[in-house]
Amino acid sequence: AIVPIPQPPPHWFTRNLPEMDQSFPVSTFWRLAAIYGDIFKLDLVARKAVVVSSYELINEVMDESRFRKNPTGPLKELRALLGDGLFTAYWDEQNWHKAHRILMPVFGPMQIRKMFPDMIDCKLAFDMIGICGFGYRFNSFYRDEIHPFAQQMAAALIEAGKRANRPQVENYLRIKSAEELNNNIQSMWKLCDDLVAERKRNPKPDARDLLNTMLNASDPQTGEKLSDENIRFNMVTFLVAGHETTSGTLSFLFYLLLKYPETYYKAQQEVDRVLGDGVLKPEHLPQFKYIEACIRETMRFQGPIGILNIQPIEDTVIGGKYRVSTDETIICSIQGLHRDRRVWGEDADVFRPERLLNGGWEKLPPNAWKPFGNGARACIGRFFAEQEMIIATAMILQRFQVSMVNPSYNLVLKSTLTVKPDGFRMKVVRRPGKS
Ligand code: MNH
Repeated sequence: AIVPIPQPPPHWFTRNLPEMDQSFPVSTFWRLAAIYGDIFKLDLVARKAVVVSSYELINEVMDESRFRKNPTGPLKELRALLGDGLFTAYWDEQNWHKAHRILMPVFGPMQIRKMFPDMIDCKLAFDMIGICGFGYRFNSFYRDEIHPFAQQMAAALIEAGKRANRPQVENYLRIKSAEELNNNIQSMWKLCDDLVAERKRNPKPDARDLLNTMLNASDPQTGEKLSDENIRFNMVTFLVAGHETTSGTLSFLFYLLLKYPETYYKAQQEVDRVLGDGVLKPEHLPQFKYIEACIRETMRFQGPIGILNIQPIEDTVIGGKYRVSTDETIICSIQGLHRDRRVWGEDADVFRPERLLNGGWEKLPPNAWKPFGNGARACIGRFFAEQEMIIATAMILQRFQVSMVNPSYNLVLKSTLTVKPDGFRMKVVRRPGKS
């Protein structure tokens, strides 16, 4: 029998919008799940949402024959910046299929391994995707201030997030915010357009970066090349998608290693055993099994992505009793999934990398671990990000002793488009005897 989906009582005009925490939207879903359970509805005026927070329900809606990605909410707002780039494209846009076919091979494990020398050469997420993507050095280490592009990006992400959860009228009235957003977008586009123009003027035939692929490769199916506009959208997309997520994950990783010192110790022991005082080489990467488990467990326990938005392809019933329709968006709470005790056990709220070692990883049920999203629309940058994070972690642990500036700091979260630690400061000192 069909059962109604619980819903917080709506206001006569703003419906459930007042429930949304404006500065930290994802936390609203966590708060309401504690009250209403694994499934509840929200009327957000511009869109109707069904929020699911259990393994059982999320496993069901990950079935791509019945459900697909729905770039709504903040993602829809972000189209002003990212257009029909891979991340924000609608499922029926041909440019997604084209760019997906052209770019998938370059993001494969073998191709990413070839970027190793460039990755070693710079250590920050933003610089890494800049240099490996388009041969551009943001040089974050050598500036006192954050690169203007990074500032513009942060501002744009925050504004897009807010727009998604404001009544439409209010968005119209906030002329100044809209103007600022537009200025930021224009500057980011210009940087990317300039890079494209420069590469066309001075081609670098030997560069193995993403820009060369986007400029030169043609779609195996249609024979067409990517348009200049779509190349720009994908460049900004890689910078946005590749920066926030990776740097957020690394911050959470170090916070957790420091909060659970025995994990820090084990990770450092692994680096000393594999590397000693030697130079990191590509063949070392597969040997960092414990660090890999720490990174995966970090992404389970406290990853940077709060939700996945999907929609049913046809009106359907989930959980055997809840009706969902095509004009509703299904918001999957990653925290609901990754902390579900029915899958992860009674210690789901403990950071324990060991759970993913000695066969633990292989034994996970399908769709239990989803920090990179799902199916055709899963993260194209996964291998890139994993390699980058292992390199950064191994190089830091090899040479430095990391500690918290304030040892009694407890995790406080904030969010732009992604979730990050707020006010977390680390200090590093060189390990004795390590040059
Ligand atoms: Mn990434 C999509 C998480 C690093 C480029 N990424 C996604 C999705 C998740 C995700 C989740 C699916 C979003 C959705 O369903 O709406 N990404 C991550 C995480 C990290 C990450 C947790 C690092 C840690 N991503 C990167 C990097 C790049 C990148 C690095 C680029 C170099 N991601 C993308 C792109 C997409 C994406 C592009 C969109 C893919 C598509 O829909 O075709």
